Amino acid sequence: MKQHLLFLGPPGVGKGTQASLLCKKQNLLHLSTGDLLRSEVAASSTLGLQAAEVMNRGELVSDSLVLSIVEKRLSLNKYGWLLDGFPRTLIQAEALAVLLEEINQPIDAVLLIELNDELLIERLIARGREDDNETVIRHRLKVYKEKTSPLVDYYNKQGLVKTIKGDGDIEAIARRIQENLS
Ligand code: B4P
Repeated sequence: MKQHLLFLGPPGVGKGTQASLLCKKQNLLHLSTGDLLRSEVAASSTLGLQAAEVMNRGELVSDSLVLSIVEKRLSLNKYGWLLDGFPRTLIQAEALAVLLEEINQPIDAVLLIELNDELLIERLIARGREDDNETVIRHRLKVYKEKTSPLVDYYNKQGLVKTIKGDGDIEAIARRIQENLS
């Protein structure tokens, strides 16, 4: 079974939902930069206060801030992991490659979950988080296309990408993911 995984895909495609299920099943460390940032916001830490304003505009939090959060956790990990929502820029991906080389834990597979924009918007509006209103969601989709989607090519060149259809119910998508991992 693959132990070092990365989930890629637009906002609202279900990365967090599927990552939680898979991590429970395979006993992997679930590292969601979105969740980690939201817990900093909830704790009103200095980092959280900086991040909240950026997240609520639908922008990406700075690479250096996100990298400092991830580095700490990954280097402590001894078992498998699943990165959810990270990396989101080429700079983050390149920094991750250096870190993984240092700890000798290469990525086994990148799971790219895809869904059309209208369904994404519908799901996010239904979720109703503070950054889930239509104007902000459309901006997040634009940021995804500009800054995160180039990572598909980056990881494709390394032969790591497996594409999963993100439509249908949660169980159906979980099955597709399992099929791609076995
Ligand atoms: P994230 O927390 O990563 O969230 P997301 O991309 O919006 O959602 P995800 O794809 O995980 O969807 P979910 O499972 O929740 O990012 C939030 C913000 O944090 C970013 O905009 C950015 O500002 C910041 N950030 C995070 N990481 C960063 C980084 N590395 N660098 C810089 N900034 C960063 O699913 C969405 C909804 O759909 C849920 O309500 C779910 O219940 C529902 N759903 C899931 N699967 C479904 C299905 N099959 N059918 C119907 N509904 C479904």
